[in-house]
Amino acid sequence: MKNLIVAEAGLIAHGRGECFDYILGEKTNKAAKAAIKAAIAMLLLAHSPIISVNGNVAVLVPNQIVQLSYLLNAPLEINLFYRKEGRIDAIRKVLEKAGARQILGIDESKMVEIKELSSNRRKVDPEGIKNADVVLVPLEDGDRTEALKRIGKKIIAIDLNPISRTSLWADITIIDNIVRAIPEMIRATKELKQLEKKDLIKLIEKYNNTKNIKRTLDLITKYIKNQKRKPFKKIYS
Ligand code: PTJ
Repeated sequence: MKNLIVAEAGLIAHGRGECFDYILGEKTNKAAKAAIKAAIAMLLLAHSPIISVNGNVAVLVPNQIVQLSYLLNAPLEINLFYRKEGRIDAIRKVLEKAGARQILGIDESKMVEIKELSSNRRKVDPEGIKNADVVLVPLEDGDRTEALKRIGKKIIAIDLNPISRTSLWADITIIDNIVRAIPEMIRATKELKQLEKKDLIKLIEKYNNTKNIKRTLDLITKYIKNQKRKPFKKIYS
């Protein structure tokens, strides 16, 4: 945060995430793995996929997000909610250090606006989010997913809160901690890259996001009920 990579509010967002991670058992569950497979299939089939990067993403998974971007041939675009002076440059440096060669969203003079959106996130790169058919939005605030859906984009979210607005609006919601989700997405990309187009389509067709979110909520309840510690036993006896 002191180096401007993460916004002050990013620390609060991180705490919100940790709370959900705790009740998810701090591991990638079956529902998250199913969402990851469908998400990678969608990204591999996309014409112009893009990965949106904010401060929290840059600080938590810099190397992995760059690797995923290469594997999927999906560029990285820095897109910030809090556009404090110096932040874009700080994040650009982190990504470049991690090996990124082409980063979108850094040339202010080129940016265009998404009029359906009022926050700073409305400023997008014409060659990136503006033109994309599939957008990966990790750790997102609510407004943008809704706006991007309205202008016809497919949205893949990574969000530990299963009932956030982003989670509910996204086409595919990966309910997992980004520090586990991105490495799992890298593994899945290597595996699914071997599949034919028709098999990737099947993977997306059989995936149902609403059911998957419900499955996650059930897993949370099951996880909490299975706690062996005494105070928990008292609650469920
Ligand atoms: O860097 P900026 O300026 O673009 O700002 C980024 C933040 C994250 C501050 C901004 O987008 C924000 O305020 O987001 P929200 O509304 O707090 O939403 C972030 C969501 O990510 C919440 O639902 C959190 O539960 C979730 N989250 C937090 N940490 C993680 C996470 N999801 C996955 N992995 C995490 N480590």
